[in-house]
Amino acid sequence: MSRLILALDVYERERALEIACETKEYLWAIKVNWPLILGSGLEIVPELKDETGLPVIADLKLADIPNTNRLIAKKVFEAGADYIIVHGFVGRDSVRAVMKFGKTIVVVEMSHPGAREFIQPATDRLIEFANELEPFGVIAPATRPERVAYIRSKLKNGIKILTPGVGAQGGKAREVLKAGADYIIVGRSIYASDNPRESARRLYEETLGV
Ligand code: OMP
Repeated sequence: MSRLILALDVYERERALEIACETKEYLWAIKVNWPLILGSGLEIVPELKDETGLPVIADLKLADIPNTNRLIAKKVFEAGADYIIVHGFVGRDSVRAVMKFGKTIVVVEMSHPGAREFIQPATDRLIEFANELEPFGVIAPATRPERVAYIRSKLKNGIKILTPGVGAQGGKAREVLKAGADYIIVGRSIYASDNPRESARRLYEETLGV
């Protein structure tokens, strides 16, 4: 089974569907974020599912009060999303409000340099929080495989680790999988390459047997 998630951060519906269909045989899932939802509407979620047959992860990184998180999560799952990404730092009540609607992925550490300022100091508490709530998975940085290994060592078995930051942000697919990631999330190295299908195929093959 593939361990590759495509981060489909383009605006246009046609382009998104084209890239998704070209690459689908090498993917485990497709992640949609604000750029695509703002550019093409939430209807892109069922369209992607119909065209590819793959699960869709809605990466909205929800970070609001429980009621607003609930209102957003309801719409997103009704549209057909299979997973949703939320921030954990807003607290148990806000995350629980989302988990009632479907499979949830909680950010415990981010991949960019600025994540060291506020998120990394809170990672231990976010891991404890994930162990208590048992979401489907957590987000951890492919740019810091040593942190992925640390998070894996503290996280309950069964909670998946999804790692963005491979390629454009400098992370290496095999390295982060060896460190304990279950899935890699890749955007620009696939969708902005000259040949998205070939780029996805290469990443897929690179991750086989790790
Ligand atoms: P590329 O850097 O183009 O491969 O895209 C990475 C994708 O993962 C984008 O959709 C980001 O919004 C997302 N992401 C991160 O890059 N870093 C994080 O810490 C968390 C995410 C995420 O939650 O997916």
